[in-house]
Amino acid sequence: MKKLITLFAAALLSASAMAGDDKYEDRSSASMDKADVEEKFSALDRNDDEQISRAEASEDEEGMLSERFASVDADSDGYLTKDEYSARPSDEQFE
Ligand SMILES: [Ca+2]
Ligand SMILES: [Ca+2]
Repeated sequence: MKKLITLFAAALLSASAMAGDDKYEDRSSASMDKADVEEKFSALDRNDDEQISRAEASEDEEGMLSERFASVDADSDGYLTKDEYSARPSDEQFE
């Protein structure tokens, strides 16, 4: 029974992968999230110092990251590391 559920989940994943970008094919949902974080993080990290400053966060209009900066910056050093960024609450939790 458990194997059947796993197969079903795999079928769902491959179906959604086919509908989306080819590069996400064969990835689990967890690694897709990680890839998403990597992509967004590096897009925001303009100076490639592996941290997102407040100024860099202000570029994220879509996710309103600058509004949430203080809550995402767990150690309050004024910069978001990749760990802090990936641990941030989802958009839904902020509604
Ligand atoms: Ca940076
Ligand atoms: Ca920090």
